[in-house]
Amino acid sequence: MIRDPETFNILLDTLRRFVRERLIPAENELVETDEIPARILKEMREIGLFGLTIPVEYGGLGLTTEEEVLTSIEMCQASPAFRSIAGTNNGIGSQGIVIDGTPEQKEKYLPRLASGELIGSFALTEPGAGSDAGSLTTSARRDGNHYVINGTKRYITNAPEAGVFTLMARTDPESKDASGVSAFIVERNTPGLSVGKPDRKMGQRGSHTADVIFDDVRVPAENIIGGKEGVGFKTAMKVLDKARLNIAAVCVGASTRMLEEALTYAMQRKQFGKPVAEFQLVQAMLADCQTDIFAARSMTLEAARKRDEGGNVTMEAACCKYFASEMCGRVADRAVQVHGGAGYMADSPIERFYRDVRLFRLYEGTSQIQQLIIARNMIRNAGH
Ligand code: COS
Repeated sequence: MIRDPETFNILLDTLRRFVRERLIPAENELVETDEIPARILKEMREIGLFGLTIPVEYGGLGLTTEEEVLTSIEMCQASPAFRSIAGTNNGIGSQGIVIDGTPEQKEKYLPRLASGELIGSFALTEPGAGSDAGSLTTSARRDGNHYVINGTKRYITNAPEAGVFTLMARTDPESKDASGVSAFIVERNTPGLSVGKPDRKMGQRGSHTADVIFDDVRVPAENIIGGKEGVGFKTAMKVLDKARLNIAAVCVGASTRMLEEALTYAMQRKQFGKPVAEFQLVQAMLADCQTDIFAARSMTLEAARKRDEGGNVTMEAACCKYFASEMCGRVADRAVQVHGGAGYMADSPIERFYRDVRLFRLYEGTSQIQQLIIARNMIRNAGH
């Protein structure tokens, strides 16, 4: 749903210019320093990029899902790390509070997340609980007006920068599955909470992940999201439904950029006396990319509209994340192929994107987990 096309187009135009004039020229600096330049962060805050999806009453822009995915398609035409720093505030780092938080929790945290003053992060994965997120073992033991948290979270995006975590921990020690999990808001400066060294990764320089370690961390009982024990896994899954749609849009954005790079290169690079874009075997690769991107974009927008209408999109979000991340991998591979040897060189944006986008088939649920969610929903729906 696009509420006011005229105003929304102004935002998209601003973003398009920001990407072309500010982000793409800063990509090499991002890679060399492994940091988003401070001037870019400041501009991102000023444009409102940290609060795109946070409701207007809490200082955000309150974008609908369709509007959000359209902004992600624009933003991700620059290196994915630029989106990633604000991505948790708009997605997994705030949405637990937006979707299931109490009015007091929203009041306390959302305005600072919307302004970008606070970076939000989502702590679900553990050393022993990745795809099987419901088996997590981080414990939260009630002690008077507090919970005492112990455990380790792994590969947590934006943990080094985070000021607040949405943490999933087990409040029912008798349980082994999702039913005993609760979601908490944990502030970074709480005694006993520490963040490990940033992980060394295949790509995505400038976007950081790390372990988060909880050692007898005392969290006020009022910080349990929604004020209720035992529903934290469901909160996490609702957050991921929305996040997966957004990752599909991220994939469309990155693929659009890679195809643009491949097309530009193919039209300039001459072999056998003419631009390689004139050879049908190269044209086939370009056409396959265009078709793939069109399909992923169309399905993502349709699923986003369904979510805006109040529909359940668990299955559609999984379809979009699955298809779009796999298609992004195909586009990355073909874009390198179109570039030939030049695409293998470290100073080529394509070499960098090729590594950056590999993550999309893994995080926020692997392709295999998306397949499992799609099939489970098909079977459940057929049973009714
Ligand atoms: N929305 C709301 N509730 C949901 C839900 C959703 N999308 N998905 C599941 N639930 C509910 C189920 O209805 C069930 O509740 P009941 O017991 O009341 O029926 C509960 O949550 C447990 O669901 P389920 O039995 O399907 O859980 P599983 O342990 O089988 O796990 C998968 C399901 C595999 C889908 C889940 O663990 C998953 O998404 N894993 C990947 C995790 C991931 O994406 N990690 C990435 C890192 S986080 S960025």
